Amino acid sequence: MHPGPHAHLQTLGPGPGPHAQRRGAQCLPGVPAPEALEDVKRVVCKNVEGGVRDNGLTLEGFLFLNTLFIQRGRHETTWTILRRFGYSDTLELTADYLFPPLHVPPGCSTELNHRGYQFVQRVFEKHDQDRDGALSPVELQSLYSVFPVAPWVPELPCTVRTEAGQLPLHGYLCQWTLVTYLDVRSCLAHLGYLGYPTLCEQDSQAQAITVTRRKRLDQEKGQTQRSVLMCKVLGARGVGKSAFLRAFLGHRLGEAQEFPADSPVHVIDTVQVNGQEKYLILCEMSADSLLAVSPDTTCDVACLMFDGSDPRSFAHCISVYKRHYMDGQTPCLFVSSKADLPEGVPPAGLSPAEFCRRHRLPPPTPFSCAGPAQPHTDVFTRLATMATFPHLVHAELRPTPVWLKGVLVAAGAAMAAVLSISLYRVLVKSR
Ligand SMILES: Nc1nc2c(ncn2[C@@H]2O[C@H](COP(=O)(O)OP(=O)(O)OP(=O)(O)O)[C@@H](O)[C@H]2O)c(=O)[nH]1
Ligand SMILES: [Mg+2]
Repeated sequence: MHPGPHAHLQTLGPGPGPHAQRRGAQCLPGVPAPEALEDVKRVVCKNVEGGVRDNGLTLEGFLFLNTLFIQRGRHETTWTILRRFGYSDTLELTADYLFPPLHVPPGCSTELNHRGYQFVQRVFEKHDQDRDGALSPVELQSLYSVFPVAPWVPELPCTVRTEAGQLPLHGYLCQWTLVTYLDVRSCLAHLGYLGYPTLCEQDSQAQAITVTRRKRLDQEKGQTQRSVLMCKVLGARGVGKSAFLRAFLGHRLGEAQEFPADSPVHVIDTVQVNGQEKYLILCEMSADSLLAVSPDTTCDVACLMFDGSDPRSFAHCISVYKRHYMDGQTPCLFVSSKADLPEGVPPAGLSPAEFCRRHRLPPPTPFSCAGPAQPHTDVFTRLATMATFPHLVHAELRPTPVWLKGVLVAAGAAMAAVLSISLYRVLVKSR
């Protein structure tokens, strides 16, 4: 907690007594008179070296001031300050302070707004002591020091891009975005521990959050204003879902550390969609989690993955598609994983490509995260684009086949020829 230097200094009276008490009580929580503030600073300046800097109280000055209050029997002033910053009688931050009301109707999501991002970036810069644009484990520890429990441990290296054990600003902002989306209560509490309302002079942390409009409205309009998009990755056991998530963070096969066993697992990064930066969350849904009575398969885009070297795994995709996405509300992309391996022989019945064609879905996209190079990122851009413009999935996103383009060009040329002959005949007749 970083108490504001000028909070409630007007209560510094000449000493204990009914008069002084009443004056303090009347003034709180108003703004102190400028002369009173100057008096306070003078007292602090005289008694503590470095107690005032840049015309404001330093931590030493603030602590001295409170010691002075207590020594003079003005305990209530220190308590008032503590309460103003959200502390209870047990010196815990109160639930009222940590969890301000924030209404999130069903079908809406939560994002940090520009105030929120500005604030968390300031916090980053404060703790990035060596100014190298990344938080080292020690710097991260210093950031965590204001929380009762370190908030993002141990999943951090698995959820965002890190660099040689350090957390760059990009990954840090991604992590805030992820927490805000998945668990806005925790986000509010974290902002509270960091002193958001005081430092940003806002009523509460809720002002750092945007609640997006209902998803149904987005679907009606065929476009979303959301900057954070959720993609669920579904598929049979072992098809390569976790490897796909790690590839999104730039890890090749076998390169990154294992994900924690308990699912669902999320990763987040940014993707450019039509020149606009979007946050894309990938959530791995294990085959087992889909056996639940009503698994939460809601998302902005579904990535249905099967193993291209073992097409039997496609049957699982078909059943997931038919059970959860057949209504056409959610854009779906089928991904044929392990494209580096020889293609398997499909069992009798519809091939994946044929199935997609019949259901007016984009053809399966091959993907591999094996090999020396970094995995291709096109598939992630594609997923984010489909999530942003769901209504385009059946139209523009389906490329016109080359043969059809040829037919169209030929038809156009034939039509032009017929028209010019007719025009020529009319002209000849009229002569
Ligand atoms: N050759 C090759 N192997 C892959 C690829 N992707 C994943 N694998 C391998 O496939 C196996 C399963 O990969 P995972 O990513 O754990 O699959 P999963 O779908 O998350 O598995 P579950 O979580 O158990 O359902 C591992 O041995 C991976 O090394 C790929 O692109 N190419
Ligand atoms: Mg997995």
